[in-house]
Amino acid sequence: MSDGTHRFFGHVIDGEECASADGRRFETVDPWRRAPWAEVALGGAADVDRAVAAARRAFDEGPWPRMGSAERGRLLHRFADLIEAHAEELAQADTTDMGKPITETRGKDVPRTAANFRFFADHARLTAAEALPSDTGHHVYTRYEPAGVVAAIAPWNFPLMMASWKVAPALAWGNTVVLKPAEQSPASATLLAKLAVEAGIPAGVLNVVHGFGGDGAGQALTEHPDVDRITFTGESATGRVISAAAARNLTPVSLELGGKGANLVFADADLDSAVEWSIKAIFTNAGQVCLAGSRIYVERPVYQEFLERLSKAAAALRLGAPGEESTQIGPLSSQEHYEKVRSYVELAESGEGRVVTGGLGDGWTVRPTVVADVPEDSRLVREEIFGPVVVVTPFDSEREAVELANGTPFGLNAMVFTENLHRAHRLSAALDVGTVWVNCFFVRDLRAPFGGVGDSGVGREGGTYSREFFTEPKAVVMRIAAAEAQA
Ligand code: TXE
Repeated sequence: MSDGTHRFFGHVIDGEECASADGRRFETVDPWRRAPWAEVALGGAADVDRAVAAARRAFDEGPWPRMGSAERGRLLHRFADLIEAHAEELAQADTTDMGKPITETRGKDVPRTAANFRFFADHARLTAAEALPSDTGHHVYTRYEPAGVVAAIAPWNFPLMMASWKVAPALAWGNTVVLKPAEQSPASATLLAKLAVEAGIPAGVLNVVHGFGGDGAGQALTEHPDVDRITFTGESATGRVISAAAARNLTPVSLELGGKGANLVFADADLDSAVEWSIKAIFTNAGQVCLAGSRIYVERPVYQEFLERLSKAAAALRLGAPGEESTQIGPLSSQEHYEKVRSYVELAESGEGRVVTGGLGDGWTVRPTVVADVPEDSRLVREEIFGPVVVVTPFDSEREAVELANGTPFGLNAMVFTENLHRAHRLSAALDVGTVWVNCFFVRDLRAPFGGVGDSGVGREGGTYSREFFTEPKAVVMRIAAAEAQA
């Protein structure tokens, strides 16, 4: 749009919001109105170079890595205060950019963003070093030195929250950051970086470069030789590309990739609770969640009843304008993504399964869709749809349930609904995933490891796992001379 009526979101480099070196821009589209709502600086290699140079300077010469975790923590808490004070603007930005219901952005994403900064600020201060007592005449302790310049590549499904999940630990441990938000949801990153400056975080510590992935700012950033860590969340295929780029520079990389979460419901489960959580697990954020419980396996005696109750609850969800407080499901995040999800709905409708409820909606919406009678080798079961589409399948034994759950290349998370304590523990051990939720979903403890196995990722973040990734752990070994030797 060049009529000048749209808002502009620039890069934030060295503490200043700015245009691209070559002046190029792109439009960001509101997927509910299916129309552009703002213009964004379109970054390329020159902008990435500028941002990495600013982050490098702030790291090599600036106060941030040297000021100590208490002072950094104070500034990060002030940053969190400002995020809370600007909650409405941030929530509106994400809701407009990617169509997520305002109750989600306002009620969860923005508070969780502030909480991430508070948690990692405190955690870094409290876990800054360890003493390793020794009886060999040596005193051994650890130091966690900041790694340097961190490249953070964020996805569009939780734009602000996922950015903070990367930026908060990186900053808390004294690094400087260049954040590349997803091109579908760039606005909140600019707002975030400007709030960092307002909070008193020194210029160059948190930079934002907008643009596309392959052949764009994303690629330039992940290939940059002056980057010391890469943290990425997105598609598994992109993870492979980024991993190869990182390998060329020997840059450590943390990858949070896709998922195909299995949700196991046993006949002894509290069915009311299992239905309620299963609905949240697949339809929150229109299913655009890496952790989505997109495969539900139900023990045969309760299969029919569960399927009926789940389908009824799915059909009752309110689909509509993301800005309305009553809306529970908004549109898919972009036309391109809608086309992807549509292809899976059409596959189900073409006879690959039985659509119990749901189907395509108006515009770029997909109604909450429940599909039964799908063969296990179907793409509906094996591939990440990333939309409000769930496949429900019966099973006959605990062993079969585990085999089904472990039967895809992904391994991010699984859910188990059972009242049998022994089974819950057995399954928690047997499931090949990074997180198992028993009788719940989405409950996060920021101290816990978060990440996946197989195609779901490499590495873990959260608590001390983030510390290991965003620092260079160092061992200091000091000899303690015996008194006689000193005399
Ligand atoms: O992801 P991409 P897309 C899955 C989900 C979705 C699919 C495609 O199944 O349907 O991925 O989504 C940047 N070098 N998830 O295309 O391409 C890109 O600009 C450097 C799962 O949006 O992986 C954006 O900032 N960067 C998921 C980010 O990577 C590159 C969240 C994610 O984009 C790049 C999102 C490159 N070569 C999608 N190519 C999850 N795990 O939660 C792209 N990017």
